[in-house]
Amino acid sequence: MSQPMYTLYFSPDSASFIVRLALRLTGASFAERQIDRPAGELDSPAYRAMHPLGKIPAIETPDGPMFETAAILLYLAERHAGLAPAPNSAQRAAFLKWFFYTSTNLHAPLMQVFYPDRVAGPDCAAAVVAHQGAKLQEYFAILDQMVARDAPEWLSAKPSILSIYIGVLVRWLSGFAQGHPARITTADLPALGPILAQLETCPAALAVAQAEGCAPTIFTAAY
Ligand SMILES: N[C@@H](CCC(=O)N[C@@H](CS)C(=O)NCC(=O)O)C(=O)O
Repeated sequence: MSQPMYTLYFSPDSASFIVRLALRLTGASFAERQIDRPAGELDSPAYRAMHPLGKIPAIETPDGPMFETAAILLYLAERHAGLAPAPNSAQRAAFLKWFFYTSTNLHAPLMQVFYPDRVAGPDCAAAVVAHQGAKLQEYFAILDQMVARDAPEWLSAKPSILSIYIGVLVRWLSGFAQGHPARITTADLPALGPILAQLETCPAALAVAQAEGCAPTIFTAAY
């Protein structure tokens, strides 16, 4: 059998979920290796050689190992057409700015809400959750308003590396209980919600739901 083009190092329902979706959408061959987190594999020398911070995901590519979700997504979109506007497309500028908006203004504060102790110690955890939760509400609303206004093709029911990225972030935030400052569901996003509802029915999303062992409504009714 021929060698797979990529190997994804994953842990269930972590950021590797996003890369897994992207890999499925490329149609390329890839292998998957579950990281043994309880055994401390994230800190093993072999894993740290791939990812210096010992985070998930990491991926082996024909050009060497890669880490950082956004970088991996862009790399895959450059190698496999159709997942983002091409570099010479008139849509590229708008796509790039909202892609990096998502990575820096949505994904990064989301991680702080999930690991608030790491920002300023355990005494400040509740304040971090409240503050960053409010920011997430505001920044998701800004994104949703852009989609309502501009209806970009790269953020529509046609899957792109940006729509799946946003979908998984909403998935995680929807898992917080009612009243949590960072709870956001597809129902809170009038423009993006219906797009994500459509997106979760595509074959790649259904295949990943099955592989992850979760309900097929990966964005609209995640948990
Ligand atoms: N900026 C990184 C964040 C990666 C990240 O924080 N991944 C989480 C899983 S979703 C992780 O590895 N957590 C384990 C830990 O921080 O100990 C990326 O986008 O890849």
